[in-house]
Amino acid sequence: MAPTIDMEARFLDYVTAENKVEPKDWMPEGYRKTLVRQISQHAHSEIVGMLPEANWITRAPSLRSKLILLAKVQDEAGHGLYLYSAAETLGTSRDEMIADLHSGKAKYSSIFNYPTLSWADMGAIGWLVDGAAIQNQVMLCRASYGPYSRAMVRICKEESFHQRQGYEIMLHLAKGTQEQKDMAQDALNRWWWPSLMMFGPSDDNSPNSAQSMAWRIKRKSNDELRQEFVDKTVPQAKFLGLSIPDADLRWNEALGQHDFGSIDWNEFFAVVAGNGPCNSERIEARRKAHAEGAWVREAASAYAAKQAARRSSAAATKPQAA
Ligand code: FAQ
Repeated sequence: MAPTIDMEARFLDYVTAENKVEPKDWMPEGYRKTLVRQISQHAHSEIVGMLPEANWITRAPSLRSKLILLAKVQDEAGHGLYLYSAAETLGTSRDEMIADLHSGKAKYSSIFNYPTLSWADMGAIGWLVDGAAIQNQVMLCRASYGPYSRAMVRICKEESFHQRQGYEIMLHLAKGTQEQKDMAQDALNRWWWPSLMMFGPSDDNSPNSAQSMAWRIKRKSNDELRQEFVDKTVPQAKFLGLSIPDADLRWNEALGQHDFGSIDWNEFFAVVAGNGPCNSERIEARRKAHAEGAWVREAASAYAAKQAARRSSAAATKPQAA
């Protein structure tokens, strides 16, 4: 049935009244497409996001930190899987989404295209990257699409543990020897600006925001969230005794918020276009992992087919009730 203007208007009223949309409900095609785009990009970000930290599992400085990092990276895999499942309820298969990631067609967060050069980067990622992720994702727990919003509730709880594990590493280093403090400062210097870029382009250059907000997918704009993140993170840096690498950062008494310097949008768009420091390495690692996992998928499919055949032959030989 072709949608009518009336159906679109009723849908808008429905989501404006804070009702949840479920997979079998009627929805505008644009709403479906927007969700598949955002949720699959989010899923890819979680999966690609495992790579920079996985790089340090074998080099964690203690058994305790290794266990925690391992658990965190596994959590990110779980987030990717909930999100692929949520996107699949909209009628796009996981195979299609993964093929789009591997071909370079689908985006994933710019932040995961930067290298992890020292153990302090594990602290900076947890503190800043997971911190930025939570800032953006708490609002998504109230997204109008039911499966996405429910997945986000669990993801946010886990991200909050990740943020604390990162801050704990930073605290340990910042209160340690001069060399450790220098490592922590260097990690903050390298991760600060890319973390601010995670929130996406500024509001006057964010083509998807207005419609996503009207559909109650996004609740706050990219700039609003970025500002909240800066205001929350500056006192945390102060507590660590580290300086944020921004000469223009200062408290604005009149506005009750921090002013901060301009973001290098040329860098952001170059990274999103595939030209960041690690883009090709990340996609290559994902393609390789997918190819090496082919036998697992084949074995699981063969097992499922065998089980189904057993069940149907058992049903065929079962004596019929008189
Ligand atoms: N990187 O019109 P807008 C994590 C694209 S998860 C790359 O403002 P929108 C957990 C955007 O897609 C991090 N591309 O778009 C973790 C659009 O392109 P398109 C991921 C970006 O969708 C932690 C174009 O620019 N989080 O970190 C980026 O309204 C540690 C125009 O932008 C999510 O995905 C970017 N940073 O707002 C894992 C949260 N920003 O698609 C491991 C869900 C924008 O039209 C370790 N997503 N673009 O071709 C969202 O909330 C939104 O999609 C935004 C972007 C806010 C990311």
